[in-house]
Amino acid sequence: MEKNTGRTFLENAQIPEDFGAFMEYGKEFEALIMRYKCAIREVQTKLEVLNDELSVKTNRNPISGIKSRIKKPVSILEKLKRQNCEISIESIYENLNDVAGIRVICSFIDDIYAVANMLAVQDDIKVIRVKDYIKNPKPGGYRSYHMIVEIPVFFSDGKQDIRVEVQIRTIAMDFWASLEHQLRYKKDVQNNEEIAYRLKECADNISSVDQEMQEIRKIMYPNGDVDR
Ligand code: 0O2
Repeated sequence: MEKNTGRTFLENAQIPEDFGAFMEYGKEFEALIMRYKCAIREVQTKLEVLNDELSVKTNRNPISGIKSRIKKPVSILEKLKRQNCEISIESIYENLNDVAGIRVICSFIDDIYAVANMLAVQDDIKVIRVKDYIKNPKPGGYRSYHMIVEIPVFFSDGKQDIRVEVQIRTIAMDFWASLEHQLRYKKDVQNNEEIAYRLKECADNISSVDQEMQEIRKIMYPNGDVDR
């Protein structure tokens, strides 16, 4: 039997039934995912280095946690179809910005902008796009700072620029987004409007707490973080 190439398999794939078997056929897809995983490692190392350095300088960690994920094959296919993009390995690389994702959890709102800036100024990082859902929250209440960055990764056949989506948010923003994401899985819900209203209220309350914590910190450290 002739073995499917990644391209043929992708073109014929049905959402979501065929995707379980995708990895078995798509050696090309596996190679692409490996490249995204390497890019995640590169960006994550940069963030860890910054956090280590700042913890020595200031005696505290602006980053309280880092998580990463590779977008699920079925979500990759759905997104390509939604954006009317060609279904191919090349198209994933050309058109999708969020196959590789890193989530950075910070202690305070100020830390988010400090970390984003420290990453953006590194000369091997190219910032492709920023969406500031903290200054401009989504209508449902979602808050987070999103950056699409491109980083060169060196492989045996040369250098490749790979895009990574970095989402930076406070512990409180992450708490809301994680629970809201879980709740969104239940589709057949009664009182949808009321639920949306109450979730938005929770997001706004959480945002007030974030701002208050930031203010308290300013009172305690009027000159910002100081060397001790
Ligand atoms: P998953 O599971 O994280 O993959 P783009 O392709 O970047 O041009 P997109 O996808 O609209 O456009 O990008 P955006 O708005 O910058 O970020 C989308 C991602 O942000 C989502 O990824 C979520 O991780 C997160 N997000 C956005 N809005 C919400 C929200 O209202 N609630 C929660 N909990 N998360 C949100 P995916 O692809 O949906 O999922």
